[in-house]
Amino acid sequence: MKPNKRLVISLCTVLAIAAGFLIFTSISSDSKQSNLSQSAGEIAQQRGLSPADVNAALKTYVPTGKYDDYIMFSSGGHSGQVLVIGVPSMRLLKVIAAFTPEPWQGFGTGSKESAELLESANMPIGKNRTLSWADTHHPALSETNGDYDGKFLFINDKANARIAVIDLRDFEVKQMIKSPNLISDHGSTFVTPNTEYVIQGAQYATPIPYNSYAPIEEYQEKYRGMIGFYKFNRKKGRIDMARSFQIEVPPYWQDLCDAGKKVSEGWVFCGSLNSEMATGGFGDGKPPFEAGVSQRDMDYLHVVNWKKAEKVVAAGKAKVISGIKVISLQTAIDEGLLYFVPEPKSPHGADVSPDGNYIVISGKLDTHATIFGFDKIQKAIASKNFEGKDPFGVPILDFNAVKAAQLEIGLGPLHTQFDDQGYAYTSVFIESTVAKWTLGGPYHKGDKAWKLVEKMPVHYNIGHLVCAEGDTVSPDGKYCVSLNKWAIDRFTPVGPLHPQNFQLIDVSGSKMQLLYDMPIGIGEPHYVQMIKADKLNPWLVYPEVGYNPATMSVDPNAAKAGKEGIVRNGNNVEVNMTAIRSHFNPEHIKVKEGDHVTINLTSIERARDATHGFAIDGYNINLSLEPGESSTVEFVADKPGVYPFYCTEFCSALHLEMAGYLLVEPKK
Ligand code: K7E
Ligand code: CUA
Repeated sequence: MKPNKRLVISLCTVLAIAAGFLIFTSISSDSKQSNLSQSAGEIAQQRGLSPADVNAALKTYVPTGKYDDYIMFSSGGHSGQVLVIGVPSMRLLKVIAAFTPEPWQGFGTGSKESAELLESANMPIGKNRTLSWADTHHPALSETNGDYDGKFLFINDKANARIAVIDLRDFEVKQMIKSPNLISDHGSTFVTPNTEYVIQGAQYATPIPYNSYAPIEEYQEKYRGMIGFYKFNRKKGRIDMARSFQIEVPPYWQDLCDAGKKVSEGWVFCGSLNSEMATGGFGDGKPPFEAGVSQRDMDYLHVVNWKKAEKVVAAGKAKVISGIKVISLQTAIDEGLLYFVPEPKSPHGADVSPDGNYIVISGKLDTHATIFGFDKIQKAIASKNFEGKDPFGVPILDFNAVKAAQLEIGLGPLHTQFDDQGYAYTSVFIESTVAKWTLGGPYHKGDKAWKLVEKMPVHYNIGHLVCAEGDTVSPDGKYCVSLNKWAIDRFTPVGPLHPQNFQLIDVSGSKMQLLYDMPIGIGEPHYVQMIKADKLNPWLVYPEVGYNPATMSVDPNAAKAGKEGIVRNGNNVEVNMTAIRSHFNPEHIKVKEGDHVTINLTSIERARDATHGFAIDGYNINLSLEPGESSTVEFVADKPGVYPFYCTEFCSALHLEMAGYLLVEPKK
């Protein structure tokens, strides 16, 4: 081979490689840079993020497949439901149907079980009056020794004084009660440290019992407030009304309550806000409520010895009104189980410190947090250090004798939570800030005690705030969330009804840091509790096929595989139907106009997340059948015609074929 030929070949090779390289580089500079090769700095620059933004983003990001550290249970406000939100990702995980129909979960949309639940707590005023909404305010997780135990959740309906019990094994409502004697509530729900009782403070006083009438001129004589103690039977997972009781209190508007813990276990503290007993009447020449209710400088913190009240009830000293034992106001005074502590101007929150010794009160029209010492309260009671009695004869403890501290924190303080370092965090509504301050006593000594240390602006009009396990005996610190009423300019506009704004705050450092804004577009949440995620241990499927969530056991009437079919008994038609990917069995339900139809439906699935729905078109029915679940539908086939039924969850490739027909033959 001639040397120059070889040279030509190798030259050609070099040229070819060089050309290839040029082509390759020109292709790669034409197309976009790989997403993964972008540095954090480049991304931040492209998106206009500051270093602080990037820092916050990294603290909230939870990658796919990874879980959140904390779970928040938030009141759903007007939606009547409960929101379940992960922290720090602030991802909405679930909406739990509580008081209002929720079609996806098949709650109030045709299942016999949910209809019975809703009916059980319906307000018996007027026939056929079905409550169709609720105003949920305060969720309360069940506690053991003052700590969240992750087993149950309670939630109130302020609008109708109802309480719902949610079992955290399947995140479903198991019981709803309409509290006797009350139309509305507000100081609800709160639990005692071992969930012996679910506490409920009335708000707007009304004549007792609740469907009775008295003219507004007889407000002082006939209208009353109530503090309810609903006995929780943990084994059954139900409130036991037979062992529950209420305490009659003056017609001041009882507001939020908190149970004493540790040293103050056995006591309950409820704020109130109308010691003036103003009755409104704006337009009739009377002062409007907002002025009438705020005339006096002090209202009364209700200090209740519930352990003593329990004994008074056991001794038969309560009388039954509307089916519940009620301790009369006079008995409460005579037995020494009710005292008042003056609390400043338009009080709202009442929050007990983790050690149980301090009760923090904030006045909406005050600039202070006022802190009472439980030890001082006990001393004042023992030595009868009263500054007087209210018009009903309830002893009023001497303010200065029970006050542990008072510190100026800003205009419009509302609610307080705690961390693991001896700090308290108070929401300051009018200023739109979170105020961080030090507790005294065992937490901070000398001039470090009772000091405002920092204020952080939030956006805007903060109501409650929540910190991780921040109302228990052992708060976690780490995160707080500011629950803001107004969002104003924080989100892309969506019309004149703006979402609420949950702002996640990192409280682990020396300064509070705002991390994330989460819009809530489903109602106005009030209170939220935040629990360590690993305390929850929910089921992933129902434990056995045929499980009835209403009884939390296998239903003897559940339809069984191999036993499907239709049985007629006179006008009653009973259908036993199973559901599994991708068919219902049977697929034809043939009935006659006017028949009473019962469908027992069981999902015989065992695979996680293989949920089926069951809707009958034109009959306003939709159920959710989670793996193993059994449910029942009952209706009168009063509309003749042909009505398809189908599965409302896209459960499989043949989901659209998971269907059948209800054939209602007209009367001759
Ligand atoms: Cu302050 Cu109902 Cu707890 Cu609203 S309540 S904020
Ligand atoms: Cu079952 Cu779709």
